[in-house]
Amino acid sequence: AASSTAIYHATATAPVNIAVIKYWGKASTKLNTPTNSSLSVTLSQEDLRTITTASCSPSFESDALWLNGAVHDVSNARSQACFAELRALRKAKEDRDSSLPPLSTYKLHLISENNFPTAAGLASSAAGFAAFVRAIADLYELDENPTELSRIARQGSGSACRSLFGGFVAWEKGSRDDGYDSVAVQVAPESHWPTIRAAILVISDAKKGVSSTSGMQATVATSTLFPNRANVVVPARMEAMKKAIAERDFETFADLTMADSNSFHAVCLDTIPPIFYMNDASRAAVRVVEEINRCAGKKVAAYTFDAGPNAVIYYDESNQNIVLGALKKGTADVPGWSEKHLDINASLPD
Ligand code: 2P0
Repeated sequence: AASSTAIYHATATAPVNIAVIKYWGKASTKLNTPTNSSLSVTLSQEDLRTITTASCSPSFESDALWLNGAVHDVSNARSQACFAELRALRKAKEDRDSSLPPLSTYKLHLISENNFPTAAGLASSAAGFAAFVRAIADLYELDENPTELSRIARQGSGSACRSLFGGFVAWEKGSRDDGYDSVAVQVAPESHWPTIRAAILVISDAKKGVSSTSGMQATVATSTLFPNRANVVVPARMEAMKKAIAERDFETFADLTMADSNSFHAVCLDTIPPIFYMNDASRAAVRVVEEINRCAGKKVAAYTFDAGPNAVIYYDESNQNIVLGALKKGTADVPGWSEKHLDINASLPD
């Protein structure tokens, strides 16, 4: 038996991902499966990431999580689902090899730090649950691949399943009743299109008003535009986006990215009561990008907005000077806009 003072630990990081085809709507709230597939680009961990240390010990009395120094509740169903699935995989491993210490029976402590604002529409739950699952999987020395781990991370937060991979990542909604095939797969590694970059315009780092979880459930329940988006528009866009990525076709990538962001915010507006994530500064960013593309005579920049006002602008490295120069100039006198522009993606992890 292990000494009661033995502590086992592992540390992992996970990156933020920003969807270009958005997840919005749950098919099952219990399984956390989506109404439509989604596709994202994983950002560089140099700027945006969660780092999590998982430890376990026979001396720990309860499971616990500290996020940026504050205690967070882990009694919620999502965290419990992740703990249970990871422990079951570890237990199976221990059953196969009796020389392994019985980590599956010990309580877990997780210490997690973000290097960016939490819950400000900067996909913090995505990196958070991805790092949570990755750190425990490493602690338990699990052999499961990222797609298998994505099935677990999905139950923590839907968008988290896409942060188990670098590059271009699809979350396939799946067709099984048990959610088993609702997992993330890599569409292309970062090396396939390494010149894609993103800039984030931090309009506000305040916590968002309507959480994604409650917002998307209200949209599914009340929006009459929503079924067409989920069942008709997005399935076609998923195929077109995969083709644009395969062909490194930035103009098509940009058209699809901007159209899908607008479609997502349209079904938010069509929700009763309406949900507003974009604000005047966000709309000013849209106009600046439209103007950049008009002046260039082609699509060189693509905006996208998540469940908050901040803009993510994708562009190709070859157009960096045009795009960042114009963004700086065009947004200089936008009220409510923070001075700091956070450039990201010197490199995307594979
Ligand atoms: C996305 N978002 O695809 C979309 C676009 C926000 C807008 O995934 O309830 O925090 O935890 O599964 O993943 C935000 O929703 O929702 C999100 P839960 P999540 O990135």
